[in-house]
Amino acid sequence: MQKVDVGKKILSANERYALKNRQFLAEREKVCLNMISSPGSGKTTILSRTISDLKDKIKIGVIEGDIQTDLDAERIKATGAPAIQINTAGACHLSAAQIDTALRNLPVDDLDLIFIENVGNLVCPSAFELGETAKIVVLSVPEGDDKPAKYPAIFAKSKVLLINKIDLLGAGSHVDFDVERARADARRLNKSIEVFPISAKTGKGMHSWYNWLLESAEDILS
Ligand SMILES: Nc1nc2c(ncn2[C@@H]2O[C@H](COP(=O)(O)OP(=O)(O)OP(=O)(O)O)[C@@H](O)[C@H]2O)c(=O)[nH]1
Ligand SMILES: [Mg+2]
Repeated sequence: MQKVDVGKKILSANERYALKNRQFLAEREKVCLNMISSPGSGKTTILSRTISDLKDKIKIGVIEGDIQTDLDAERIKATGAPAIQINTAGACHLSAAQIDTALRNLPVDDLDLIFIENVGNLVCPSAFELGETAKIVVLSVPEGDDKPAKYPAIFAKSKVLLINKIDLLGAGSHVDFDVERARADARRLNKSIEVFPISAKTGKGMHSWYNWLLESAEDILS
């Protein structure tokens, strides 16, 4: 049998939707950041504080992904920002088709920036493009400083690493996280990754993250 190489990549259904989302966002000049981490690293806490602290400077909307409940969307709505909850009913990541639906239900034209809070999981979400402008990975200090080395894919693909819960570090702490080790391992995988140690609880370090958001969001688009 003769094989014919058509020389054309056949896109998966997810890739087709990701392309559609990317075009939708680019046409409207909107930045969309896909936040990925293990469960409980502090994603919703970071987003709530970021929205509240930047409310006079930038309009933010959020797409929340969880296996069950609308708890996180309710926390975001409590800040006054629009939020859409997606329940994946067991799936360990969001899909681009789900983001397509959510984008049509958010007041996108009134927003500057859209965050996607992916399902809490450091592995699966990194393999599914959603059409986002960039990925942001969050690692909290109780998880351990070896995570960039052990789970490299998401650290290799992200523009920013937020090292959260640094309020738990210091003299007498029960948490032995070496920020410099995590930073060095992440940079080995991704030399341009921006690393911001923060506490979403106390606000420590958040100003550097806000500066990056405000200054770089526009650059990402260009
Ligand atoms: N000490 C401390 N606790 C924090 C910080 N940020 C978040 N937390 C706590 O960590 C727990 C989890 O925070 P969430 O914001 O719900 O984490 P999440 O990543 O959104 O969790 P999932 O959506 O379930 O994956 C909560 O009890 C927060 O109060 C921080 O900077 N320091
Ligand atoms: Mg959350």
